[in-house]
Amino acid sequence: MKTRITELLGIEYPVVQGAMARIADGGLAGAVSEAGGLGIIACGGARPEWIREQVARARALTSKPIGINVMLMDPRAGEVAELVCELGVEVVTTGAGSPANYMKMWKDAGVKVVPVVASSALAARMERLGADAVVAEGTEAGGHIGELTTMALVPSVCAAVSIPVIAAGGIVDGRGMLAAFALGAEGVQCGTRFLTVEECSVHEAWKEKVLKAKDSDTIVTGRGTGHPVRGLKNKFARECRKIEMAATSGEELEGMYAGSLARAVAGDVENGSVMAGQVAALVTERGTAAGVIADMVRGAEALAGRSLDELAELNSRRARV
Ligand code: TUI
Repeated sequence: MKTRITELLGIEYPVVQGAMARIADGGLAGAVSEAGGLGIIACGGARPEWIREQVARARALTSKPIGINVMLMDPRAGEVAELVCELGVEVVTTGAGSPANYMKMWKDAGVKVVPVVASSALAARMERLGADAVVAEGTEAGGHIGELTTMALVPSVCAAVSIPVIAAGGIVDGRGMLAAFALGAEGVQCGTRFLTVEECSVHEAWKEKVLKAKDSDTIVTGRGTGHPVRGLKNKFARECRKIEMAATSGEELEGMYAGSLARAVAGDVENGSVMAGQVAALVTERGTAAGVIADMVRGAEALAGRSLDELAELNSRRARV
């Protein structure tokens, strides 16, 4: 394929693997990049030594471009931002804030900068500061989320900027990819779909929970702290919601979330924060990174170019192409 995203990032297919904190390592990122997408190492909560190791691991799996994600709420974000330049990764994405303070450093180092945004205002600000593209992430996504749905956000971001837009949140297959392109996107980013692939090292219990999830099985916790997080329903999430209802201050709640991702990563999927997007319900098989990318592109291409009449006829038979 050839879109402004494939050209900008030097990849074959405009499919980016979402940076899942404490999960997306060099093994997953390397496999995604080798398959022609863009693999991203998630650095939220990670030590610099771990980041160096994972970049080396990804580099051993592929000679194609890879990315690093800087989680801006992380106290070590500044240190990670500098590592991006030192390690010579081709692309940096950011999440959960504005990367304004690091933009010049990255641009000067020749890194492609792709901030994740949840509003058209931040997208426009990022463009003014020199961002090469943005990821417009709707609230269907897993992990830290904004308010707007992908359906509302993507066209609005596309109208606000001239740089290419990568859609994220609720995209799991070729249908979603085509829908995102219809809304104005030139690429897609998927996290949840990559959780269950062979190369993803997340705990087996987490994978099983995703595979079993129904459409109503995700829940948003942390709204009271100003840092809402979407994950799969479990004992932890239910308790969070109960306490959130009664809490009088954000600080009162912060402690409840401390260590919750680490617990889930260790396999305690009842008492930890099992982040996943709403499309967990649509993830029904494991597969491989390469399989996911091929399936998405093939599925989107197979639907593209059909008339609305044809699509409606296919839909009336619940036919999948
Ligand atoms: O960053 C994400 N998703 C994440 S980060 C993460 S790590 C974590 N660990 C423990 C607890 C909580 C989180 C898990 N998931 N997605 C990108 C994203 N960014 N979504 C929404 C935003 C966003 C929201 C508001 C970006 C900017 C923003 O406003 C910034 C501003 O200054 O206007």
